[in-house]
Amino acid sequence: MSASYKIIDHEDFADTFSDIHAFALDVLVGLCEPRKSLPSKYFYDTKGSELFTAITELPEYYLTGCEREILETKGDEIAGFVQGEAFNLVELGAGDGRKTKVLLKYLLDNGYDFRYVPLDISEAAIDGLVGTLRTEFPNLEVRGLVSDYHDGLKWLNNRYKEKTFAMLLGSSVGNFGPAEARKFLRNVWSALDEGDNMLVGFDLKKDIELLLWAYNDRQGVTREFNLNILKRINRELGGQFDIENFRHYGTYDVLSGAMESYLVSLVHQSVLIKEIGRSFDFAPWEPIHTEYSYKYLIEDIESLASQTGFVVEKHLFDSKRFFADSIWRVHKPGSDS
Ligand code: AVI
Repeated sequence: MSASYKIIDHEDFADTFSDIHAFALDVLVGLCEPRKSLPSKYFYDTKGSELFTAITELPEYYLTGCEREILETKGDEIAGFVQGEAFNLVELGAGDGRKTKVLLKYLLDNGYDFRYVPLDISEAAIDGLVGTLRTEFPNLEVRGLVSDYHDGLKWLNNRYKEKTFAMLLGSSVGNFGPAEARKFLRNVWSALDEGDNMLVGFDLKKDIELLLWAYNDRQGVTREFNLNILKRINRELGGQFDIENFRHYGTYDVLSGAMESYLVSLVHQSVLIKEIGRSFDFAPWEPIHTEYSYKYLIEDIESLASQTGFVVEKHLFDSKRFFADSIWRVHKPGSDS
């Protein structure tokens, strides 16, 4: 049976299989629901990833700056959890690794014995990141992995004896609903060993005005990011969306504690998507839900950790206490390690 993971030796890239059918299927299912929706994972094509990088540089989108501050100022506390042991620093969903570079520099400058393992489903992301790290940190041992998180972590733990310190930065967990987040974290837990660590980034609940600005920036970059999902359907699935006929709407749901993004149809319209072979009708003011970004209280973070098999070691905060990087330890009762 062939493995469902692939190890990247940097020049060893195989063909990426086409995800177009999965995309078409998800669009069909989402647009047939009584409350239309599109999965937020489809934001991130090349254009969407560029727009997301632009969002992280916006003054209103405080999340990235707050987490960068934590990584810049709390490197010693993070490194304290490996207690002088050699370790694999695994970044789940590495992207362009910008914030991580600050931590990598700290660890290298202070002589820590570690290997950096960026793990991402996107071959292009890993290829790009490994390339830039080679130039920027010639002394860093990097082992890029193109894989889903569970299989990549399992492979790593079978392959290397060193402890794993996994990181899920940038509030990515907030894009999952509560049940999905538990499922995701438990799946990661099952691929880790007793005593391994996990650092998870959470955006904290705060003044609703600040949240609304962060997802409705003045320059309209978040608007473009949201609308790009329709442009992507046009590009990849032969969709005929007229982008002018939709508006971005970002709102906060006080009951669930999530920022929610919608694309709202401004007119009555019927839109053909050739690859799916049918049209979809939109009533005036009908929304398409595109994203949840859940915000957390410390007690929510602690329940999530314990429900999924982790013990909370420490919460690291930025100076404004807008964001938390929470450090957890894997607990597997009955495990002999
Ligand atoms: C990637 N993710 C954590 C971002 C967030 O804040 O939910 C994506 C994003 N959506 C709109 N702005 C940024």
